[in-house]
Amino acid sequence: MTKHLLSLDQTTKSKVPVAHKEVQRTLWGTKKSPYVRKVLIALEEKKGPYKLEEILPANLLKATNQKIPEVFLKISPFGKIPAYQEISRADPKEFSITESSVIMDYLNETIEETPLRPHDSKENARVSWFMTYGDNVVAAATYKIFFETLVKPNFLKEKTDTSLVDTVFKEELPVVLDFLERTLADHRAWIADTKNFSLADITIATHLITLSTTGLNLDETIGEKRPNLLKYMRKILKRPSVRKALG
Ligand SMILES: N[C@@H](CCC(=O)N[C@@H](CS)C(=O)NCC(=O)O)C(=O)O
Repeated sequence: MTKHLLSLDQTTKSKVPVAHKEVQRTLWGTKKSPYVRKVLIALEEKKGPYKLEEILPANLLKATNQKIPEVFLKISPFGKIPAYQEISRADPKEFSITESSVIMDYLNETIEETPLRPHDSKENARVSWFMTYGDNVVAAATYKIFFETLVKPNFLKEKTDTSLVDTVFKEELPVVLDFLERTLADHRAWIADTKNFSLADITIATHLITLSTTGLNLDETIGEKRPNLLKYMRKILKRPSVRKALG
């Protein structure tokens, strides 16, 4: 691999990026899903042309008496979204994969534009840590609100468990928001203290954006007592990739 490519691709030095026109990328899912949003932002950052194949996860298709396309289950065996599918001219065998973080890492490795992981191993480990924290802890709180207030009444025709939502607001969410505020108070540019926007920022921001997709005002939910987190989220919401993914 040439020096030029090494400097572009920060983590996997054995992968050679493929020209965009050689690859057809399809993302299966809906923009309402936080996990699909992660991949959409990554695709927009990487400027890799792609098609969004609008679909609900299999459990919601079933709940709303809609047919589950067989092709979707081939790409996503458990019927989850996002699912990613790629056909490249160099290798006509179709490639497909699920799990938002796995897809984002794959895109980051194979599209050279805008690296979303730092070169430094320690910084990169911190990016992975915040990605895990985002999916396991931030999303544990925000997804409950999303599921209870949006998915249950609109798709499953079930009642929202308001006491669960209250508990998340009173107990779970403040702990998460306070931790993020303390982290950002350290004068860092980005959440994982990297020079550039990274997969960690995509993950953390995406799960917080979920709150606004349920009708909440994100600024008010974060609150004035968390000025660093407010500033961070406003900066992220101005990014063209994020605006496009939300649009
Ligand atoms: N860990 C997965 C989570 C994906 C996920 O749970 N997606 C939801 C939609 S937001 C889904 O497909 N739910 C259907 C199900 O759990 O069967 C990822 O990061 O991609």
